[in-house]
Amino acid sequence: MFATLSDRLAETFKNLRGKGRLSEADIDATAREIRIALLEADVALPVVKEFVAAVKERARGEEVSQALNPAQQVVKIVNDELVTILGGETRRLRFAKSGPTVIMLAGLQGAGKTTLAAKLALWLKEQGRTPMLVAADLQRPNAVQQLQVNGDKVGVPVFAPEPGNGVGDPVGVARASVDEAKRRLHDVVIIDTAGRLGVDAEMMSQAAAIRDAVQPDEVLFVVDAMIGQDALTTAQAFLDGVGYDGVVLTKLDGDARGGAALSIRQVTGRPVMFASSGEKMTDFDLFHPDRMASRILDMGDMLTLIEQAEKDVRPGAGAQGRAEAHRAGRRVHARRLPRADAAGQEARLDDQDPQDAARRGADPRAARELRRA
Ligand SMILES: Nc1nc2c(ncn2[C@@H]2O[C@H](COP(=O)(O)OP(=O)(O)OP(=O)(O)O)[C@@H](O)[C@H]2O)c(=O)[nH]1
Ligand SMILES: [Mg+2]
Repeated sequence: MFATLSDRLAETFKNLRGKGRLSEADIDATAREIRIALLEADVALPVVKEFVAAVKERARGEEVSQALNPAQQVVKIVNDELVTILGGETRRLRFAKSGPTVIMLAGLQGAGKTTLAAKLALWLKEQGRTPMLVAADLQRPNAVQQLQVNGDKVGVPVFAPEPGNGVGDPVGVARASVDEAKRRLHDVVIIDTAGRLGVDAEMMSQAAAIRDAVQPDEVLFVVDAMIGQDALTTAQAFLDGVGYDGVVLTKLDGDARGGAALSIRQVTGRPVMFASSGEKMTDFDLFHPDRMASRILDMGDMLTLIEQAEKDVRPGAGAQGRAEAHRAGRRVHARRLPRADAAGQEARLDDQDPQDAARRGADPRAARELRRA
């Protein structure tokens, strides 16, 4: 995911290389390219507009650091704005103050809820929690069994008092699960609910009834990041019909363009809390906006250098800051040298400044950018 967007943005930054300062025309051209890149990545139009306006405003403003050349400044601004649209800070789970924490999952059919229930249970277990899974999808054929199989895989018990396949009351199961968890001393309850192919009223009211019955500490909307802009329509429908506290993006390992992942925070106002990126139970983690942004930009080393260069000139940083920046540059260099060598990169060994280190040793792409900038 995001490969095309990464390439497009890299192309945009390349066009800024060698510029002494950014003219109004440069800023306009850059903004236009970023706009196209985001639209091609299937990012929602209002999000694109806001993003581009922010980049333009900041590129024109005086806030940009003197330590950075124009290409670096734009990379930094785009990175910051990506972090912003992805939600800024990582949003962590809220646990109940007393009694079991109740987490309810909702989403369309095939979004990845049942898989995610087990992944989340494993993740919580690894943090010392004692989760219990709840089979409240009594609609889909074999949904109960699927959850049991997944629960077995991660060694987490499944509360499944009803056979499912159309038999049993999901609201009753959800309600009973909280008492069961108290009795068996589970501190987290994860409720898997039924999905439907499309949004429908019956599905929404069932999910809302489960929510009302158990008053979850967190309702998580699970959405397949592969479905593109449709995800946003669904996200809005669930917001209206059930309401939720956070979003889980699944199938981030897919090769879709990733626009939904980039838009959903702004469109719904709800944070992305977790990301799921594969079929294995361990393909799951907290969602970190900053890490996702640097994955999209695919310029980790360059961002490190930018950060260090900024530190270097910040008033009061002084000699110590400069020394630190220098060391950081060397670290990047040392870490990347073998790969750079393999790629036939030049490797002169005179350490002058971090940028120079990057020119020689960093990630070939970042190094290339810097050399041209
Ligand atoms: N590649 C990939 N596949 C996933 C991921 N998460 C789930 N899947 C697969 O997507 C399919 C649907 O996942 P489920 O967990 O059954 O989805 P669901 O939301 O419970 O579906 P319903 O119960 O029908 O509503 C399964 O084949 C999963 O293995 C992921 O992060 N990456
Ligand atoms: Mg399911």
